[in-house]
Amino acid sequence: MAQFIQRFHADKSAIRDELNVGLHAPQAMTSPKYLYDALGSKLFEAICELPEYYPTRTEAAIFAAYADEIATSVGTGRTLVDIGAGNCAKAARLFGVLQPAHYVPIDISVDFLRDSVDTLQQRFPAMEITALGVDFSAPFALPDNVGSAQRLFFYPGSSIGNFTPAEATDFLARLAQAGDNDGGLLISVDLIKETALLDAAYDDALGVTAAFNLNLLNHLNTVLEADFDVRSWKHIGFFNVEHSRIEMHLESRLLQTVHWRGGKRSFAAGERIHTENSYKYTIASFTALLERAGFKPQQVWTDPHGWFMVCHAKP
Ligand code: AVJ
Repeated sequence: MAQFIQRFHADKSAIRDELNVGLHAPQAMTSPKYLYDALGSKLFEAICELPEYYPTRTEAAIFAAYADEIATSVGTGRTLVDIGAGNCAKAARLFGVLQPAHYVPIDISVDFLRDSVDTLQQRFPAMEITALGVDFSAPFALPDNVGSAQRLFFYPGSSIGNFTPAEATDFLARLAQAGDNDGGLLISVDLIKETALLDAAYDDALGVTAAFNLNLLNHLNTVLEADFDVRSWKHIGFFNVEHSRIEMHLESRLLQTVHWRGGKRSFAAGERIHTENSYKYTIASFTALLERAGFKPQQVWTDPHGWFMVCHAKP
């Protein structure tokens, strides 16, 4: 039976403190993890279906084309630790070739993860599943029933792009410390490409990404008891070539004052809240980052356009 462990979730005051610091900063900002309340997780699933959002389908094509090679490289029967598992669909599609002995999905969106795991356990009744509802961007310990031998960290979707390169190096160094040579890390990274393709992927015609970004304000209205008027804000998403990252912002449409538990602030027309960075790499720049983190890249798989990479690395 699936075991569900939820930690750090109850600490509402730490969440409020972190949000307060960001919202009061000269350049207002919020961590991208706050995009994932229950509705945000569903809107992200919808983003993954958009014609402009190439990462999900490109990654799926790479996993499908190279499933056997990937399984040979990472090995079978591993403890599969799925970082930011969401709906668990990516891992589930690899269960057939990877035959994990134990599946450990981790996600900050606790209720969404619980629903995903319930469904998954029905599909795979014999699979040992230990689900963790935690914020993996802060250091966390795995529970005692998650063995350290044959541990394979699975970090798909290019979510590593949410960290700055320096933060990504520190984060991956922690995984290298906790990893195992019989397993290691299977990670996906989005690659630098034509700006127009990147811009469209983060500012789609249907406005789903806009809804995903704006829904952050609904989430803040709940967790911070804030009075953001969603209609007074505009989604901005574009590729910043100099920093090699997608930036998402929410831009105030007018001069307004917003109140929340712990503060208030006036936003001028055009003033922005920076809500997400999504860094893009080259194969060379990312394998160099892995090496700085203490990983030895074993194999890299990419698509015919060279838009996206999947890498197996060992500590
Ligand atoms: C989940 C962080 C990989 O950066 O592409 C998608 C999030 N934001 N559209 C990404 C996201 C806007 C996504 N990651």
